[in-house]
Amino acid sequence: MTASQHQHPALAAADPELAALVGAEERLQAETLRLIPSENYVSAAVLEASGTVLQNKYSEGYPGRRYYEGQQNIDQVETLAVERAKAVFGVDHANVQPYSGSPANLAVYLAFAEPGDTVMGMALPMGGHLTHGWGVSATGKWFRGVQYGVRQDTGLIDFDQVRELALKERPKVIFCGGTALPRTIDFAAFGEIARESGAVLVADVAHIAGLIAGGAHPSPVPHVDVISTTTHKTLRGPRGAMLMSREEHAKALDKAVFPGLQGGPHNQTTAAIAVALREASQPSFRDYAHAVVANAKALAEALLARGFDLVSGGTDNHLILMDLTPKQVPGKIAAKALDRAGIVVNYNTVPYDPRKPFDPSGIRIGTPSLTSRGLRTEHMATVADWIDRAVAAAGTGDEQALTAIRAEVADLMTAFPAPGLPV
Ligand code: DSN
Repeated sequence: MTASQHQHPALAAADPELAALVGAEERLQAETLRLIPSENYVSAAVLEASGTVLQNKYSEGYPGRRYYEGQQNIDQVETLAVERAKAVFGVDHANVQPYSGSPANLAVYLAFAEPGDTVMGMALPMGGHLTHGWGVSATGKWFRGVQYGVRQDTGLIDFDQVRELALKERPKVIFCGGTALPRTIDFAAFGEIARESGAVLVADVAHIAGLIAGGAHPSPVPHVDVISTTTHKTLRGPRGAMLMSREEHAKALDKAVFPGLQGGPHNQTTAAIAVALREASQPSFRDYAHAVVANAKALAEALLARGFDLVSGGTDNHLILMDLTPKQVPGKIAAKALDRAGIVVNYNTVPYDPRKPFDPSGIRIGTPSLTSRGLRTEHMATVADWIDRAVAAAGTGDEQALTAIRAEVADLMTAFPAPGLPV
């Protein structure tokens, strides 16, 4: 019997083909070093909650105000998730129903803007997100997106540009936060600009929600109107999202999520969010969040020592953005070679990238997953060494070197089993 047949006996009996794929994915996740900064390993408890019969239930509406009967348990599940979110993040209001980050952000626009209005966010190639008004996204097609970036000399957000743009364009909504930002987000500076320009300020903290919950990144709460976050990145919950705010915005956000944008909430996900938030309120999660940052800083130092060029010169959080131009290996070739070496990353544009997004100059890495497995700062030199050797092997086409690294990675991973995976 394989581990997967043990774990999922009904699935293995009913659909061996699919069960085999799940088993293969379990092995892949167990044996490889996962450095994609937006990924993580959920606990067995979160995994169990997301695979429950709660998924059989329709519950359009909110606790106590549903359009379907039979909500005796579902109302309590959602209320638990909401109350835990409020406690963990210190907010008046939480909506735990958005299906994921993009729908959560769409709901924000629906709440505060009309089609054609000007909205503002960080440009995607600078480290923003598609839904922050980028042209190919509905948010850039249905609204007039104006975009800020980082300074070319420092790699840091250009607050002079943000202020100038906001005062000139008077956006209805300003998004801060992003997907490739290695430095602390200055929510206070954004708050001042949003107040000056009369915009609703939204902090998209999807990447750093777990760091905020664990006290390893400043909270946006006193400075912003709305917090949007996914729940599956550093927060280590299921794939889902939340919107949080002061009481004054509660109604607008709730109406935008349902009935504005979505139908029935995914109750199994709501349950798993509740479990993840309970985990995030424990002292051990504070240790985890600080360890994620300590690991990223140690890894950045080790990479700098090996001649890697890091955007902004390092990191304050969980994420490192590397420009591989000096190594003369394009990001995509490096990412694919690293994958063959058992190190999973994603290729990524770097600010002012002369190359195209589908074949950019950089790779993006992060420490949330390896920290969940228990790796600590003393292991980061080894990780940097593997990356260095794999990128060099990518340049010379040395497949044997990649195979050797893959074996070394699998060896270390065996000593650090990932949460939620069959051993
Ligand atoms: N796809 C996510 C990331 O990898 O950062 C953002 O939505």
